[in-house]
Amino acid sequence: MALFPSLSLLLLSVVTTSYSEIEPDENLQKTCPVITCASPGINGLPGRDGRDGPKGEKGEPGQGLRGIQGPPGKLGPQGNPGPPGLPGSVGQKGDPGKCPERDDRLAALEREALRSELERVKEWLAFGLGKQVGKKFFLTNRQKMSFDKVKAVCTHFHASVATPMNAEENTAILHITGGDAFLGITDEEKEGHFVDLTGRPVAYQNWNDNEPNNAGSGEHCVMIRTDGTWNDINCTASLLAACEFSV
Ligand code: MMA
Ligand code: CA
Repeated sequence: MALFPSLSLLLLSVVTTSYSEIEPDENLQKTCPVITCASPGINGLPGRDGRDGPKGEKGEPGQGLRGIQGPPGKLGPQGNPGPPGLPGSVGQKGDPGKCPERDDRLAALEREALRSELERVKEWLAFGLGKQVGKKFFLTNRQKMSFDKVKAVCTHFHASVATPMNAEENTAILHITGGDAFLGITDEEKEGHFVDLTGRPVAYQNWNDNEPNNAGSGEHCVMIRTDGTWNDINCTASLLAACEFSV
């Protein structure tokens, strides 16, 4: 009776040692005689499941059909800034800065240059064509026309019909025309009342003898004769055009 408990204990120790680390040989030699001398015991219960083995190697890719493409992945991180761009094209020229003193100085220089140049041009004209007396400059285009046309020609050049205010101006007009030119004097408004084209009565007069005679009751214009004296004449007569320009 006392044999069984010790035998069960021995068997149990054999079973448990077979599941634990391998014992050294001397231990086996101690227990072996006991097992060989006893009658065989019944089989023990199966042991507990062993621990998981080491992870196996990666298997070959499967042979199944390829799945549909998955959705796009998440947005990646922002990249590094790129290199600087090429230089832009040159801009338009800016407005000139304001400088009143400089503008005034330039304006004065320009005025003086223009005045000087104009003076020289007038000298050329006087030398070749015209005649200056005081602040008046007389010119003729050497064409003959009615009084109305002479007025239109002179007005076109911002001038007036030549009108002598004194003997010197009368001589100047005679000089440039040689006579037979209209003067800017009429009595169209009132017979015998001679006025200039601004309506002022003429103070200086240089009538030929027996003039003005209003011959045929139709002479309301005035001409300078080849000797420099004046004669009243019909305004539709054709005479030289002479203008006076203010200097
Ligand atoms: C004469 C004389 C003038 C008059 C003209 C018209 C030649 O001069 O009578 O007074 O104006 O004729 O042609
Ligand atoms: Ca006359």
